[in-house]
Amino acid sequence: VDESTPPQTLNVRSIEGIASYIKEGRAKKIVLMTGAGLSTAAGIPDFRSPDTGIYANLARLDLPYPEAVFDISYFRSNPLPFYTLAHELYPGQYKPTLSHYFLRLLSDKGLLLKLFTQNIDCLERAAGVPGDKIIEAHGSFARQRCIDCRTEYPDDLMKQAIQDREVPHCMRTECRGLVKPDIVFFGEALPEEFHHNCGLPGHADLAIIMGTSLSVRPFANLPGYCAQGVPRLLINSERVGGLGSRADDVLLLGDCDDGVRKLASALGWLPELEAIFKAH
Ligand code: CNA
Repeated sequence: VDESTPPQTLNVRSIEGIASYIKEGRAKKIVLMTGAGLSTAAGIPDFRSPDTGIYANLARLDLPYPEAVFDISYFRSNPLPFYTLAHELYPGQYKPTLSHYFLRLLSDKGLLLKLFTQNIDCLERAAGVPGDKIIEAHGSFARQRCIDCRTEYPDDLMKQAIQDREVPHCMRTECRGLVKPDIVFFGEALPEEFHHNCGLPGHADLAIIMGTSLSVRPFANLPGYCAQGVPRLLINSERVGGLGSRADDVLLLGDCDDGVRKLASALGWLPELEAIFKAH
């Protein structure tokens, strides 16, 4: 479908079209899908951006291949690169971006059906999106456990280990397995709650996809579950995941915060958004 194909649902296929669709009250069950690009403005590098992405900067960790840092079998043999990176990514040192507060605003206005995030930085929660609205598809740093006997490991000891760049081991002396945060590594299953909720995009009346390369499955399949005729808005620095292929897809290519500013402005919400952002 090229850009000139007339939309089925939107009045016009543009950011203004999306804004009037929301203002007319036709979007009451919005599904959000987010990734690392949402948090780069907070100072957290993403995976795949050339030069600034984590993969481009892993040389110093001496990995056989970049993804090894998040690979469960590599972790078993050498957990140190992950703990080096965890030291940099650990939540608490970063603040939510304007885009995170926009997600919160959608939730405050009662328009959010569910937020699916691939991020492990917990910034959606920090911005005030309620926990029961968030599906952390790739887990988070909120809890940690032994990879062998699954025994949970205390938060305070974990925090200390990450600060000291040390690899924590299971508290059970008969086990002493490696401890890992509940972040989903390559080779591991996604959390149950992802599988329970992954049909929700099929019930949404609008999808907004932000800051993701949509290159990790099954997360990358989510936009495809939206019904035909349901508008899908992509706010990202590049076109990804075949978005733009349906007549009601709108692409806002560029920086997330800039895109969000444009959308909030078209909605008449910009002063409110900036006020929440500045208050934190
Ligand atoms: P990715 O593959 O690195 O893709 C990021 C996407 O965002 C790319 O398409 C970029 O072009 C785009 N992008 C980067 N910065 C901006 C910006 N400011 N404005 C607009 N677009 C931007 O990351 P994905 O999330 O798609 O990959 C999935 C992985 C990354 C998940 O498993 C995450 O756990 C993992 N990750 C998370 C974090 C975090 O929690 N903040 C950081 C790094 C990696």
